[in-house]
Amino acid sequence: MTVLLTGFAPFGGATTNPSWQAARLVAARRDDVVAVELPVEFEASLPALRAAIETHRPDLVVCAGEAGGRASVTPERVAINLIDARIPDNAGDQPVDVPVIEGAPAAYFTSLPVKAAVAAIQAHGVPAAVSHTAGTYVCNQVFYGLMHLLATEFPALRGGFVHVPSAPEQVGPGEPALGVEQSAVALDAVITTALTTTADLDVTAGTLN
Ligand code: PCA
Repeated sequence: MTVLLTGFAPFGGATTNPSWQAARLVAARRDDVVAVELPVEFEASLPALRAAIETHRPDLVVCAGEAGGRASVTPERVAINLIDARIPDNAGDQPVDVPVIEGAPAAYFTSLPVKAAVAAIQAHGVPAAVSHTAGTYVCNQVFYGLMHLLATEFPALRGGFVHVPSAPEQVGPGEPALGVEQSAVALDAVITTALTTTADLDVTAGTLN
């Protein structure tokens, strides 16, 4: 089995991105994981993801990104066909209200067992929750583009997206954060769960807001 685990470059003025730092840690510890850093650029991110899939021919793809303001590791359940960028990307582009892929479905669900993944992360003592929105920026674009690739070109491949919190050194006092080591433990648990679980847990992760 080969697992492609992606993280993102720093963005929005930051000098590090915990998603890439954590992805590198996981790849250093597991010989079935290849880590690739994706650019935070609307034009370049999906070509880079496709190139990584074509180069490494993985059986599983887990893309990770940083979600500032979240305190838990959040496996994402649904990718939407919408870009609405609140800030420019690293190339200066700021698309507003355009589809990720013209004419493609409104949304795709992950093919990762997100509830089982959350339980596995929590079993390592790391906070986790299922998320129902990956936002409308480059992370959602990559998640949507990944699921579209799987639906249209790589039907045997499974994949999905996981957001990790900012690292403590990136945030002010009292703001939510999680150490990179804990994010790495979480990503490792998501991969192990996805490789060993095909049916998700029959428990609720629903939200009322
Ligand atoms: N987080 C951003 C893009 C790159 C990243 O790590 C997002 O959530 O869209």
